Amino acid sequence: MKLLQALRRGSRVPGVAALGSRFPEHPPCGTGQMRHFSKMAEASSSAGESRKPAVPLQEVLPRDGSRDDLKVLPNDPDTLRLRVKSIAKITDEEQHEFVFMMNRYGATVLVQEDFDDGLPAYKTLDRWFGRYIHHDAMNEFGIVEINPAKPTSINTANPKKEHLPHTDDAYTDSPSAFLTLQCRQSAPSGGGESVLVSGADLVAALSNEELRTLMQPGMVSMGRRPAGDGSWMKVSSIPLFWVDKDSGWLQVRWRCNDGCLGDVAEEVKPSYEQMDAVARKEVHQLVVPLVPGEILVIDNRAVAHGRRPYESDEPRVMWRKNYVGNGELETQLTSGMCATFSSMFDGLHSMFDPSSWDPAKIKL
Ligand SMILES: O=C(O)CCC(=O)C(=O)O
Ligand SMILES: [Fe+2]
Repeated sequence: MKLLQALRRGSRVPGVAALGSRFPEHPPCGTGQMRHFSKMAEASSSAGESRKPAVPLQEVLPRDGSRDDLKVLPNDPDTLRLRVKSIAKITDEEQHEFVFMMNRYGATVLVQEDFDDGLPAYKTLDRWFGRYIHHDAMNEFGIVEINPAKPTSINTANPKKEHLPHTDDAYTDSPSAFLTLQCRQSAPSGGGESVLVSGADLVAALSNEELRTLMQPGMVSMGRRPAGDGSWMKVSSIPLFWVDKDSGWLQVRWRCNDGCLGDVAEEVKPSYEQMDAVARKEVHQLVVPLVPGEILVIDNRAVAHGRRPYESDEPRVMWRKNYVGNGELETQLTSGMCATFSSMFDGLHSMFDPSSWDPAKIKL
């Protein structure tokens, strides 16, 4: 009976959790290797359960391009580069190409001909993405400077340590839809490259049962810890995955276990750990070197980002500005990993709506 109740709640049963850790990892481009959840299905049928067997989401999120509504990063970082004459004076054709790339990969690197003082580009970015997200360390332009000389968080304070993959504002109840990272100074002797991980790879590490559980609030809490005193300034416990009620697209919020991870509920620990392992593995990471003036634009609800280590005595400066996504491109860009209209998401829904979220409703 306990087993039935556990399965109904979508939690892992001991035998199933143990199986999860033996499944082979799949490479980013999928070579046909599939995790098999048949044992999981057996676990539920042998208990006399009539519910459908758990579906490995790797089977329904193929990386082979057969689902054109699935955002997947390419294998070559240059594929993300969009070369334009001027970001501030972007042409309609270039904008069209940008929209195509964002909807396909979930990230783009804007490369312009001349290096300037960095501010003109925000004319275009502000117009495209609308309202920017307030940050306690932003300047008068809404830009947060990432610079180890004046660190903003425990993670940006230590160049020698990689900044593990995460989505921004994971400590808030309404994470930004788009984030922009402008390289102003790259580490002179290399390192410090940006690292991207497709959210689809995180989801592919789960079964639909696990996804269902992670769509509940209160499963994983994540905080903001400023560099100064490392205190827990803000904490959010919204779901790791939810479906946007307007677009029907699956959204992700993520942090590897990087010092800003709070509580992980017992019943999702194996699922969280599987995803954490995926996010840390090089085979799932796209390393994107940026040179000064280049701007990495990321769909913050489809793709996680981080940074490789670099020498601590070297200067490296990035400007970050994050947006709500209510600008001119609102109707052309859909944030999130994929549409959830297909039958593979049958029975999966989210109770989460950022606009009506009341943390007091859940007890951690
Ligand atoms: O240093 C970087 O390139 C990334 C920093 C970052 O992701 C952040 O501050 O949220
Ligand atoms: Fe970040």
